[in-house]
Amino acid sequence: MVLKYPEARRDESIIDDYHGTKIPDPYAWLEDPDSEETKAFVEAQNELTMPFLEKCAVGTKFHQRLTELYDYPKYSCPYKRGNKYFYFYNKGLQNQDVLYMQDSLQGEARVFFDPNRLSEDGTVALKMARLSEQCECFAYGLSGSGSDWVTVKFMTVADQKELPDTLERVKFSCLSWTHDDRGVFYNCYPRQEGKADGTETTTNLNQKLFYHVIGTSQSEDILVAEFPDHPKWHSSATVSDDGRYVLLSITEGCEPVNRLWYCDLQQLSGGITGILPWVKLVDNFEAQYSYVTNEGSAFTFRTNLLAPRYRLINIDLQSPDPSLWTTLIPEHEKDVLGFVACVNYSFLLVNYLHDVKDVLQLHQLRTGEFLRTLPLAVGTVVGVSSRKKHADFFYQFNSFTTPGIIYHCDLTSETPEPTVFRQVEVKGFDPSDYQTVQVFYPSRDGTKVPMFLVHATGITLDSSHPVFLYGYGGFEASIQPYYNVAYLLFVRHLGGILAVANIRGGGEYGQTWHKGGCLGNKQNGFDDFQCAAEYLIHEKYTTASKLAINGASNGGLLVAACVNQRPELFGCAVAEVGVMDMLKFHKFTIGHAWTTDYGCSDNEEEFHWLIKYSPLHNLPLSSSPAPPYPAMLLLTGDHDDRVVPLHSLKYTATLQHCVGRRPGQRQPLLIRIDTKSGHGAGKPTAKAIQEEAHIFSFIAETLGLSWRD
Ligand code: X98
Repeated sequence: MVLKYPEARRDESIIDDYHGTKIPDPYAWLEDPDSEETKAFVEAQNELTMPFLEKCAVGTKFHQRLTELYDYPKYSCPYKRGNKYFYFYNKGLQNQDVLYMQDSLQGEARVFFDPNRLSEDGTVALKMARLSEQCECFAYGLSGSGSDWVTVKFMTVADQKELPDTLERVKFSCLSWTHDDRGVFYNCYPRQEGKADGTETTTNLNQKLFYHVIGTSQSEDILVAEFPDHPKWHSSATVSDDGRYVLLSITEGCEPVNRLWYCDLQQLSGGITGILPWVKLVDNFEAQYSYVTNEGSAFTFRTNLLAPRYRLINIDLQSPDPSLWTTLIPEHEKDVLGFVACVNYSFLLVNYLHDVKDVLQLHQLRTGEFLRTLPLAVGTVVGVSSRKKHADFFYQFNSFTTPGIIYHCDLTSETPEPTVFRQVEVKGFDPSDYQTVQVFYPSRDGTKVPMFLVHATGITLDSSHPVFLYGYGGFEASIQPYYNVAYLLFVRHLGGILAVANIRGGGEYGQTWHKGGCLGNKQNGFDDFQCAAEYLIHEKYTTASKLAINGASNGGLLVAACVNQRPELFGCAVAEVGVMDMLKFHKFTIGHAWTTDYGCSDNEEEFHWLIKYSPLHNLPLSSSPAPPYPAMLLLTGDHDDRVVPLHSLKYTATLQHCVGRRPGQRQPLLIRIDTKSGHGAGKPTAKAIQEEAHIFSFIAETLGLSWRD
């Protein structure tokens, strides 16, 4: 198959100078999303890609079966506010989850807020939902077309009446009620020139923290914190469990470190009227401190201070000197201390990550003493709802083959054992048809890397199976088992094996694992991913020509970098919403926050790290004798303001120019640019199903797989 790719003008006059090294940027014109030339490029690419995707042999069947199997009820953990319970529910194929309210756990559930009513096509999503402490008022954030921009609105709880209050220009924001239900803390950016609808690429700087009083207009909002000398700082306010303190966490990028300031609201004589008198408990970026709970001035925080796998510490605000801080739960020798919640006043619900599987424990709040482990199968706790003042809590379990079990644990009952509150069954799906195993394979430097494999029960390893290998490898994010219908269809109807490699750069073993795969060590994550592919081939799961790789965002970068480094190792590569221009990413929207993982081309040493693997800058010359590239599908959305589409557009133009014209290149190199679509959060179900069907039918088509009933 030889495709004729759209012509894209190369502007050979654009050459940037990085510390004396000249780097051409011939498609820099694609950085303007509004130019006629960029729009024509996008249209021409979609005109090539969409018919290709629509004609893939298994497309209709995959879409139909995916729709059938996705049509199962989805619930969140219920949570109590005032004397009501709330939970999210999706009856199956609704574009957005609906928020329900009930008087008791057994009572009749009424629709409280239905985002599906806000748009025909489901592209308006509920991004934030916060009921006030006394449950008088509901604050909620809406975003359109997948953008990170949020509009915050308010509704009374009793009669569900919409209030006129509207907060605009909100992004990367907290939304925290003061316990008097008077108003909320939230963040917003200053007004900027031009549009701010998610299609712009303007950098996000100078975020501020405001307090909005219900019943007033946004123009009257009280500025409570700003950092004019530090335009990259972002802040987030948390109101303590007892309502007395506001804790301010300040970050400068995506590194898990923060300054920690607080304000004692009780000591404000005239209430919140201006910049708060912040007390700077921690005023450096040496470690992360996350609020757990407090008893008066005695606070408990989760921290990575001198603890790469995290620990709990107590700090008394009366004796703030670090030499007086004490350890409540020490760092574990191997496992990572994850989220921690205080329940029934005196207990801590503690989560650990043990070899990428979740463990839940109860500890004593006063002493930190371990009490017991809560029963949990091999998988992930995807949701918890608990409050310090409530004696019961809920948690939701998920695995590659378990769509959702919600447990309820009441600490005041005679037998405080968790019971199954809800268990979802998917019709037409039998978990016993699938087997999940975890292997530990060696990477290039000998490091053992965990990897989950999901395949049909009792398969023979004869190198015949197609594999879908997924990775992320960044920002200390751990890729834990999760339920994905499309993956199961790949296993069941395309005879495939799912592989999820927990490569370095992630948080699977805490900060050490993260640091081992970021900044100057970023190549370790790429090596880990390539070694996963080699392991799967060597152990006779598959062959290179039947191996598809996939990743999104930082994982899109991973996929594209690995294809450049080892094109012969993969049969197909699907890179979603990826960061492809490592020399310029910091210039657009929130890109500057990622220099904590990547470094920045403004710095000479860091430029040399980045130029070695930047996907855009490491494509082969069209005249080079390099092997053909695997089939490639790039995906992006016109409202992706997290990783702006220009990354994928410039990469595709270069890929098609350098690789697409070579005589030996038979596999397609395509990009799908969705409209009214963003980085992923809030995507309506119909769009998600269509996208998954396109991805898997592209994989089936290019790897030569056929549908098995
Ligand atoms: C981000 O860029 C996270 C973006 N982001 C947030 C929130 N706060 C931020 C504060 C400072 C900087 C970035 C922030 O989402 C936030 C606040 C409140 C509620 C919700 C969010 N991330 C990286 C990303 O998207 C990795 C994961 C988070 N990348 C895209 C990295 C490379 C590609």
